[in-house]
Amino acid sequence: MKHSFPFLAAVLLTASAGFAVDATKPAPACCAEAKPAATVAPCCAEMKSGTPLSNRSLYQLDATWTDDAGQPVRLATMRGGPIVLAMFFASCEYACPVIVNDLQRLRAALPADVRGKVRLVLVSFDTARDTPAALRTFRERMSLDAGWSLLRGDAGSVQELAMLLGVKFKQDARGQFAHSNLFTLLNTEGEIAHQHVGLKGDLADVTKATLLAVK
Ligand SMILES: [Cu+2]
Repeated sequence: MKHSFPFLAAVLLTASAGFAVDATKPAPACCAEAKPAATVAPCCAEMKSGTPLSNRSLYQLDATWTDDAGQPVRLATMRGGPIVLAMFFASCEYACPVIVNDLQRLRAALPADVRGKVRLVLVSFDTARDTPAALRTFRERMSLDAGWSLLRGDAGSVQELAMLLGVKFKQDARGQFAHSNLFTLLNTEGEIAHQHVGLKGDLADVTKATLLAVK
C-alpha cells in the first residue's frame, strides 16, 4: 500500500462519522508549487477543476487498474462525472449478475439526458482469474456497453478499495467468493455520496442520489 496511514485513517474516520468532517487535503506534493496550467505535472492531470481533492475522495488512491482492453486506468481520471461502482467477480454464479442487473435498472431509471453522464464501474476482487480477457468475456455475456468500465488490480489495491467502500469478501475452497452485496455512488469529486445494499431492491433512493450528483 502506497498510502500514508493518515489518509486512510481520515477517510475511515469520516466514513464512520457519517461524513460530518469536511476537512480538505492540500494538493499532493507534486502539485504543491503553483504552476501555470500548461506546465502542470502529469501526476496532477486529473485535477481538472484545479481544486484539490478532499481527503474523503477515493480519487486520492494511487492504484493503477487494468481494464478489459488491457489499458491502465486510475480512478481519478473519472473525476468530473459521478460513477456508480460495484466490486464483483466474473465467475460469480448468482449475486454479481444480479448487481449488474440492478445497475442496469438504475441507469434505465435515469432521464435520458442524464444517463450518459453516469459511468458504471465494476472492480473485480478475483485477482487470479479475472484477467482482461475474462473481464471482456463478462462484458460480452452481460451485454455491457461503453458506459461500463471493467477493472482488475493487484491484491493490495483490491483490499484497499474494498476497505474504503466497506465491501467484505472471502474466497472459499472452490475459489468462489462470498461477498457484500452493495454498490456505491461516487460524486464528481470521487467522494462516497450514497451506498445501496442488497439485491433486487427498490432503487428510488439511489436514483435520487444519482440525479443530485450529476452536475
Ligand atoms: Cu458475486
